[in-house]
Amino acid sequence: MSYKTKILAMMLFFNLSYMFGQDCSNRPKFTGFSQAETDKIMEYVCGPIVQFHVEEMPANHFLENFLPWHREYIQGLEEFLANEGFSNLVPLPAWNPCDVIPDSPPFQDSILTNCPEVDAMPPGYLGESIDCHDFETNKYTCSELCTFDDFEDFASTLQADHDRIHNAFDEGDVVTPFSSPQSPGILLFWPWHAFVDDIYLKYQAATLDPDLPLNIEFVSEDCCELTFRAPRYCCSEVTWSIDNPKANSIIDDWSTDDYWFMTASVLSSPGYTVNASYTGTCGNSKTVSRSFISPMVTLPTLPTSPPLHLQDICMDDDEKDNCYVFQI
Ligand SMILES: [Cu+2]
Repeated sequence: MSYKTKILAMMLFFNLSYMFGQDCSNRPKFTGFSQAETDKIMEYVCGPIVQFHVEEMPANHFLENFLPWHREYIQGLEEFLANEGFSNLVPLPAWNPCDVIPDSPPFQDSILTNCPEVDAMPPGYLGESIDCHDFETNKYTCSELCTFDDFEDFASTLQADHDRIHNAFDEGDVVTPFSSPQSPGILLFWPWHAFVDDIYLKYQAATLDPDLPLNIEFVSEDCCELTFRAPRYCCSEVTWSIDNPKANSIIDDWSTDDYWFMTASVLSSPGYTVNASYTGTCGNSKTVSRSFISPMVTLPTLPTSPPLHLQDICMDDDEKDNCYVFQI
């Protein structure tokens, strides 16, 4: 199976696994953490990180702040995991609340694992489903995200739906720590908020929000072909182009879950600009551009009409190297 065929097969599986109220995702599906992963996450979370969420509660659940604040909060854990050798968990997997809670670590002794300072969750959730309310519908698919009036409408709706999941474990007057300000001390908080953040990222891509991170990177050079990449987000498409009058050409383009790739021939000119034009599901477009100097160009700039006595010229200081003979 070729590399590209494998990628297509993976994407097909990926898409099928998200048919339930989710048309696509920027994060892998949460299937549980290993014991070592659980221990590492708890090492980061328990103590000041839980306390930070409690103290910042008024600010971090204020409408406009809710989604950006929690994105940074998740990124803190992701950066920690990457530095500690757990980059397989970056980006953090997302738990769709319509999926069962995995009956595997991170959960111990039939309860959701939690920090020592947080009250224990009652047992009985492993391998079980909860009522996932509107996450079961198509409310947050790429096309439906375009029906919100604006960011405020979207953010307030998502926050309200998110609240219902935090409260889904409560029974009558008996509340669980998952519906408290200390909820980050329950491990399920992290893949759950990764799922919420994923919907936020989909919204940003569908509407081409100005804060959506877009950048073109040079990947590799193979003789006469150069490869570039730009981030891939679901709910958006990319078309590539190169600005250059000397007919540099795009040879191939493809994508993985994380990136759009493009390979081009850029033999003929000293500089060129690569453009990636994003179009979000809601119809907006945005082009990011980056200029490069071609590594293929090595000739120094020569005078266009050399004086007659300069029939031979060496461009380097020692006058022995890089010499050219002019045909006059
Ligand atoms: Cu929350």
